[in-house]
Amino acid sequence: MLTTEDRRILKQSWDKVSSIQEELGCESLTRMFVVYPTSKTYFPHFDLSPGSANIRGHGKKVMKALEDALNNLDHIHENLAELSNLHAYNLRVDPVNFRLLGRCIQVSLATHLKSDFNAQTYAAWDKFLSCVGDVLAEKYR
Ligand code: HNI
Repeated sequence: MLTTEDRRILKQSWDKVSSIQEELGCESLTRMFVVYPTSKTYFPHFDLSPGSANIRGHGKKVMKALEDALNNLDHIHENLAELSNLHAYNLRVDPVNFRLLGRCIQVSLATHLKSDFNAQTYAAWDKFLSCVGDVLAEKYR
């Protein structure tokens, strides 16, 4: 459950990186493919070399979806419903991967926010990204 303070921290930290969200998405996906190579199996049609145009374009879509979710925290299930269907029924992504990408997004945030990515910021993003992962995985049950 995101507290009022978590929400404030999420908004404040997102405001600092929203202008570089495409870069953040690209870095996070590139990191996921390097650190967790099994995640590559879902993207056989992509050029997966670090920073490729495919990764950059996809990173932009993922971060835009996260921005929309951040702006609709009270309606996150409705907001992510279509993506939840897509990932469960069409793409059949093993839900464990949502946690892995979440971790990579946190590392990217930390590298950009530096000392602003403190324990409270980490905790707020951890809650938010876990929540997004849970919603994306809920159709599997
Ligand atoms: Ni995901 C497509 C959002 C995690 C594999 N994904 C999308 C799209 C968005 C998106 C947005 C584009 C939908 C469209 O075009 O209509 N994905 C998200 C979000 C997360 C996430 C917000 C979690 C934070 N996706 C993952 C993970 C994997 C994944 C962890 C697999 C490891 N996603 C895919 C694949 C596609 C995809 C595969 C289709 C890509 C394509 O363009 O063919």
